[in-house]
Amino acid sequence: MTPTEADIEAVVEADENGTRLYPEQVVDGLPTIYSFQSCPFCFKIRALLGSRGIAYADVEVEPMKKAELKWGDWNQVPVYVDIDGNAMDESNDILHYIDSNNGNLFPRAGHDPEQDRWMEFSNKVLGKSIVAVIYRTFGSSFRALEYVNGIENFSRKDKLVNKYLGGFVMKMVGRSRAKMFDQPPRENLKTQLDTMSSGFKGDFFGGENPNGADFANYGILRSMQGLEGFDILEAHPEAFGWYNRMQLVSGV
Ligand SMILES: N[C@@H](CCC(=O)N[C@@H](CS)C(=O)NCC(=O)O)C(=O)O
Repeated sequence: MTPTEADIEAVVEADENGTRLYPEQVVDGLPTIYSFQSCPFCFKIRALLGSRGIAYADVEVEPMKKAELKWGDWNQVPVYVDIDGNAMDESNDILHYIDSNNGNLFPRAGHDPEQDRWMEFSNKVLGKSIVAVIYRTFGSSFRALEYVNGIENFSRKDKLVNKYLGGFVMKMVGRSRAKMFDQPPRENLKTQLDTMSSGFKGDFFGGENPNGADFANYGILRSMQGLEGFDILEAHPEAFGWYNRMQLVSGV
């Protein structure tokens, strides 16, 4: 395939943040997230934008074909595009990018080892722990994929394929995630919530105000709301207290 002028320009414009220029992917002149409605990593970004009162566009990507992402070479969501068209992936990097351009309220990566550690925990431990719970059985897996039925621009076929084939695949992913931990999925999630809570410094990881670790871990847990295993969070006084504070701060 011959690259178009726009492709070449995007690569040339790639800058040290890891962003590439795709101005045509900005929707309605707003910062734009390319996401799955249920994606834990995408909730991190919505929570930060919400806490800063930043309006944004949210483009729903169809999980199987991902046609809405074909303009770049990203294969995962979230992809974030700012109003100037700077586009990037990786949720924790996106949190830093947004914060550095909107208030600069939390330490940058490499400047606060505790924040770095808990941001990494959100992806490497908490994200995998919730997947093991949400997709523990076929029933819970299909229920988690049920959201596709509410997305207007997905075809009937896409809805069926995503719910049942996607649900089947995610059940397998859940099983492989479960093998990473010593305890069964529900017990493990409780243990990880204990571990996470040990990082709070008062109301938040960031002390009086949330930092990157708060948005990173909140996003992961927010994606469970209404799904299998949310009761484990509700039954955890420290983690659920913090979760409710984050929900108030972010409005998400
Ligand atoms: N490390 C990435 C992980 C992103 C990720 O795993 N996204 C999932 C959705 S929750 C995805 O796009 N999966 C589609 C695929 O891998 O084909 C981040 O933190 O943003």
